[in-house]
Amino acid sequence: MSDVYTPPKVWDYDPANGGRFAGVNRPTAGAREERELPVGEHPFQLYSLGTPNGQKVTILFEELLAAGFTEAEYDAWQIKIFAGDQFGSGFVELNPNSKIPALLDRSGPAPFRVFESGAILVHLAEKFDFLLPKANPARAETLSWLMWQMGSAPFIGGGFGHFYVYAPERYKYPIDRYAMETKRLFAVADMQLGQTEYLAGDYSIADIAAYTWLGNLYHGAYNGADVFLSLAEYENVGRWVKAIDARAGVIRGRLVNTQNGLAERHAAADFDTLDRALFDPVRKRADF
Ligand SMILES: N[C@@H](CCC(=O)N[C@@H](CS)C(=O)NCC(=O)O)C(=O)O
Repeated sequence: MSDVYTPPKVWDYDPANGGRFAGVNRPTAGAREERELPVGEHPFQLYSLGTPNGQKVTILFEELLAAGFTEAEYDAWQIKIFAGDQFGSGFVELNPNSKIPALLDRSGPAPFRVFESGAILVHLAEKFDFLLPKANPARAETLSWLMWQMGSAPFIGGGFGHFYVYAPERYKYPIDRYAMETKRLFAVADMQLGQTEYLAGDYSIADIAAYTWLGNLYHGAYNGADVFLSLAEYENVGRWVKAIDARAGVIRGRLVNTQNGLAERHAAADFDTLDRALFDPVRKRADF
């Protein structure tokens, strides 16, 4: 092994290490400043951003509303992670991990928080009995694919995306490592989708979770990762991505808490203010 960098005996935090997340992420937890969160009128208050992890929840809300669950009305507030909004005291009270998305459920007598995108998906799916089968084996299969996605996202985002796009310098080893892992995950999904229409059989919250990552990469996010990783070779994933792309709730959900779409979402009518070109299901994805 040859060292390009010789680690000191004890690691120390370097706030000026370059990188797009320099200064945003620190090796500490907790609020950095006092800041209340806004609260709207609807039963659900979502504090998020239109990244893949954020899109999971806005897609599920829009799918619920498209399916006629009017009690799933929500206010979506934008948390600007590069401006440090996730470290305000109000946000940290909802999510001690300081990452979007975070949900405040005010639909019952006592409001409570739900954090982690997978937990939010399960919470909403159970509450409305929607896109999560109640009986096994379908329920076990759905939760298995959901947890597969939750476990694999850090390799795609924190690994591949970070070292390919966000790192201050590009190095072969981490890019090779996480490109390999990302392609392996596409291969796993492709193998499954060669046997079933959706990951767990029928369309479910597992598909919503996986689609936001695999679909965004498939459509060119992370500086054209679709070309770099030869993603067109995963034909079953391509068929599945295109089927999900076309869903009305998915198209709307992907536009929430985004720079080009809706910074905030408070009513279905908010979408009427947007340029129709944004509703093109196959438009190239922005980086996140
Ligand atoms: N496991 C978490 C991950 C959430 C996450 O990584 N969120 C990112 C944006 S996609 C974030 O808030 N980053 C802000 C930061 O790192 O400070 C989930 O799925 O909810």
